[in-house]
Amino acid sequence: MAFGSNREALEELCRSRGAVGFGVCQLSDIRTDDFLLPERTVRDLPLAVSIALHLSPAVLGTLEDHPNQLYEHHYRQVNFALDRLALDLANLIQNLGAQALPIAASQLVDWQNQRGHLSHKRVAVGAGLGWLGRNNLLVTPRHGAQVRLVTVLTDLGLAPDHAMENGCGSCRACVAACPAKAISDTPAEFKHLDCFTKLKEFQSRRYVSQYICGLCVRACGGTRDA
Ligand code: B12
Repeated sequence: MAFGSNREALEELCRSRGAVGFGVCQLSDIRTDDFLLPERTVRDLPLAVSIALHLSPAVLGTLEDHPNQLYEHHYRQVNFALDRLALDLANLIQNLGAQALPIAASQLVDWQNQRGHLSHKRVAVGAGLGWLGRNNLLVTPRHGAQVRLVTVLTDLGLAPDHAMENGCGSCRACVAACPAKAISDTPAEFKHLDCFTKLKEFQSRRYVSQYICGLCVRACGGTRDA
């Protein structure tokens, strides 16, 4: 099958399941040395398909100054939908005669350092879905940071996409919204520890049972047409 028709088949499945973002990242174009995956896996599966599902702006709209149970349930359901989609996409790729490795939407493999197998954000940037915003999240032109991500590694013949320029412009909505004051002018200045401490506080107050917040996500709904 040609590159174009492979992509069409994959993208059609993802769009039919509600994906608002789909792209292909060539792993050699991004930093992979801190991915918690065997070296041979990254070598043998040189492409990553990045998929985004839209969060519900209505659910996010119920957040005031802390996370709530509506958001927690929605967060879990979107993760579940992403994992199912990644599994079905992997099956489709296998039926096309190639290898596919779905990476969990939200799974920790290093609890101490709070790390997943790989950074879905970094893959999504390389796949041209958006850019890394001030809020340290993947920001898309159309839906802002109100997307969650999943990745499928593969050796299927696909043409890679290109990264997009940062489009935050002068917007600083997330800076004002962050309850931990963890957001500054650039994502490199993002204060991970302050964010994490606030998330732990929210959990210990029993607003939610997971380390989530959502306020920087609510503040970033997208400003441009795709
Ligand atoms: C553990 C974790 C956390 C930890 C943070 C730990 C950490 N070190 O990052 C805690 C609990 C604090 C957390 C908080 C949140 N998280 Co979280 N988290 C994860 C998880 C499971 C693993 C992250 C990881 O391994 N990080 C390790 C570092 C190395 O990678 P990274 O932070 O993703 O990316 C860094 C580098 O890759 C680099 N980078 C990224 N892109 C690029 C591009 C270029 C060109 C370069 C050079 C570098 C570069 O800069 C990034 C920032 O330091 C991911 C899922 C996943 N597997 O990606 C979700 C994930 C990152 N979280 C997500 C979200 C939404 C949140 C929260 C909003 C909570 C919530 N759901 O309400 C907050 C937001 C905090 C914020 N503003 O950054 C989403 C982000 C979606 C998006 N639109 O970007 C993810 C991708 C889950 C998903 N499936 O969608 N999270």
